Amino acid sequence: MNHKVSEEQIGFYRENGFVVIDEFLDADELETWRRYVGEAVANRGKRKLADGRMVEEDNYYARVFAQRINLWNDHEGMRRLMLDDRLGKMAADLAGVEGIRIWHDQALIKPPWGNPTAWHLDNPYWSFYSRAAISLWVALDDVTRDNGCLYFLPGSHKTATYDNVGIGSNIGDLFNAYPQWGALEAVAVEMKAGSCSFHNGLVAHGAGANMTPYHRRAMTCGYMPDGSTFNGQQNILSPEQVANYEIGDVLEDDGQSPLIYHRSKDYVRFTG
Ligand SMILES: O=C(O)CCC(=O)C(=O)O
Ligand SMILES: [Fe+2]
Repeated sequence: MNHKVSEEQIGFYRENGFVVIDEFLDADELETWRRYVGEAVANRGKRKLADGRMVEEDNYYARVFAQRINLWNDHEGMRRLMLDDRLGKMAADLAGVEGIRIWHDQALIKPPWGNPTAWHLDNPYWSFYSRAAISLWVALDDVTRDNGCLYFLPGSHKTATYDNVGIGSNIGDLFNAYPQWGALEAVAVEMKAGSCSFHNGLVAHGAGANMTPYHRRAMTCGYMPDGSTFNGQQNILSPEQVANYEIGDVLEDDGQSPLIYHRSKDYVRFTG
């Protein structure tokens, strides 16, 4: 695993709100990620969450991508992959934070002839607000403009607020909320399978339609800086969890949001 981020990559990320890490996984690792994601997704059936909440319906959104969340919850292999502290250190270095927790992982599998992913921001959906929130997106297939690669609006994380839109059928709805972004040019990020990108939780991004007869598989994870606090939104939390939190409470339940990396701990294995 190509898990060290350079000063140059950190600088690019801070400026643009995204960065690509080429050849993040080697061929063997890619095979493992594909196999575990395949098993974990098959095991879920239509359930998006392990506990059976959020069941996929046959609608427009289901044809943007099949979305299966927190595969680390119910597949041992996915747990090992997602709780890897090397991923946490990459995210912490890019985001410039002390510690990183998993907010939620998700497989996003755009089906053949799948709908585009409308422009949106990630962090405003989540149960904490942080300008340092960050997402990882790992290509499990080669991704191109033909099959639904990601597009970013460089620098938009700097002026984003927590206003957002849903991933609906109007790909450009986000520009109603942020008319000042309407004249920016998007950057398409084509990648080989095994490469990955990281993006800031407030950078505008979307993905094109899948104009091929093949699946476009991605494994992703949204990360929460350690110390983030509850903002009142449910997102993936259970009703019981929401009922037990007050706005402003620190989200530090390791069963829900495991701390996968913290600078204060000893990470000799990966820094030596
Ligand atoms: O894979 C996609 O189509 C969208 C991915 C995305 O929005 C994300 O990873 O935050
Ligand atoms: Fe997103």
